[in-house]
Amino acid sequence: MRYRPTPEDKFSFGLWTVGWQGRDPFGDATRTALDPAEAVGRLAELGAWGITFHDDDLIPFGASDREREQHVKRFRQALESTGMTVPMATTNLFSHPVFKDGAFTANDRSVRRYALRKTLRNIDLAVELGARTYVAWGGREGAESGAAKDVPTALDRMKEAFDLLAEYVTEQGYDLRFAVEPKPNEPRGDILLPTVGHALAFIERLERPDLFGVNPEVGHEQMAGLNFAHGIAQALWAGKLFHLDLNGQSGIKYDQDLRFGAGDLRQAFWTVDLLESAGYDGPRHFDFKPPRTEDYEGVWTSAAGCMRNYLILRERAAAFRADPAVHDALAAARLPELVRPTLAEGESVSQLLADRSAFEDFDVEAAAARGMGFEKLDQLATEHLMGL
Ligand code: XLS
Ligand code: MN
Ligand code: MN
Repeated sequence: MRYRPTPEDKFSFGLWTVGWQGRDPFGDATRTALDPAEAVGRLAELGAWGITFHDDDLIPFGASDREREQHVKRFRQALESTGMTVPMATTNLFSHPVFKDGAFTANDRSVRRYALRKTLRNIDLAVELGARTYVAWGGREGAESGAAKDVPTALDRMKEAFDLLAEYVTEQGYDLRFAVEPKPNEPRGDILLPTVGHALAFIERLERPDLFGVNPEVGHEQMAGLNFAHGIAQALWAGKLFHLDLNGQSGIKYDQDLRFGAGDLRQAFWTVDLLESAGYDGPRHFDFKPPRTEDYEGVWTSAAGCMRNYLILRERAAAFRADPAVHDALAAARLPELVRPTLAEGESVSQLLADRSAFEDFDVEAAAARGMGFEKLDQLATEHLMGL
C-alpha cells in the first residue's frame, strides 16, 4: 500500500512522545498514562521499527530494584513479541526538582555526581536492550540570569562529564556512541550548546570526539530562527549526524513538537530531500507531542501522520530530483559548477595571482548582471511539494 511504513523505513518514536499526557505550564494532564508495552504494540502495528526512552519513561523515578526489573521485563516482552528495536536511549536529567539548576553543569557538585550515576546506570540498560546511540539533551544546563552560571567553567564540567561517559563505554567495550541534542531555550531561559553549530564545536574539545555526534531536532533549530536542513547538512558534512529528532514547528516560539510535516512544511521537504539524497542511514526518529486536545485515537492518528508525511515527502523529493526540468534548472542555476574546486588541481596562490582572467581582465559587471535562475528552480520544487 502506498505510504504504508515498514521496518525498512527505520521509523522510531520516543516513549515520551505518544506517552505525553498533555501536561503543560498552564494545564493538567488531558490523557491517562500510557503503558509502555501498549505503546510498543500500537507503534509496531502502525509500521514503526523502533522505540526509544528516557530511563524514567520506562522505570518510574524512585522505583525499587524489584519494580525496576519488572518494568524492564514487561518492556522486553513487548519488544520480543512485536520485533520492535531500541535504537537509542537517553537520561531524564530535567524532571525531578533535584535538577532545577541542571545536571552535568549544576553548580551543586553533589547533583553533578548524582547525574553521572543516573546516566551510567541507564547506559547499562540501554546497551542491554540493544541501543547503539545514547542521546544527551542538557535540558536544564543553563540559566535565567547572568551571574548564576559561569559559562566557560560550566563547559569544563560538561566536558568532564562527557569524557567520563566516553571512558566508561570504552572500558566496558560497549558499541555505543553519544548524540548531543542542542536546544536554545525551554525549560531554561538560555541552554548551553544552544544550536547544532555550538554542539559541533564543543565535541571537538572532548577527549574522544569520535564517540560524539549530534541529535538535531527540527523544532529546536527553528526556535532559534535557523534553517534545520542547513544545520543537518553541516552535521553530515562533519560526519556527525548520529541521530535526529523529526517534528514540526511554526517559527520562533515555544517548543511546539508538532507532528512531522506540520509547521514549516517547506523545511520538512528539504530535510527529507537531504536525508534521502545524502544516504543518511540512521533512524528516522520522531520526537513530537500529540497536542493535548487529542484523545488516544488522536494520538495514534498523529503518530501515523508523522510517518505518512515522511513517506509522502520522500516521494515528492524523489520526483523533484528525477524531473528533467529540474535538471535543466539546476544546471542553469550553476549547481554543477559549485562542485568544481575554485582552484585548478595543483594550482598555487602565485598562479592564481598571475591569472589575469581571474582579476585584471575579469568582467565584474557582466558577472554581476547574470541572473542565477533560483526562482525557477524553487518554483519547480514548490510545485513538486504541492503534488503537481
Ligand atoms: C526536549 C527534547 C527531549 C530530548 C530527549 O525538548 O527534545 O525530548 O529529545 O531528552
Ligand atoms: Mn522539542
Ligand atoms: Mn528531542
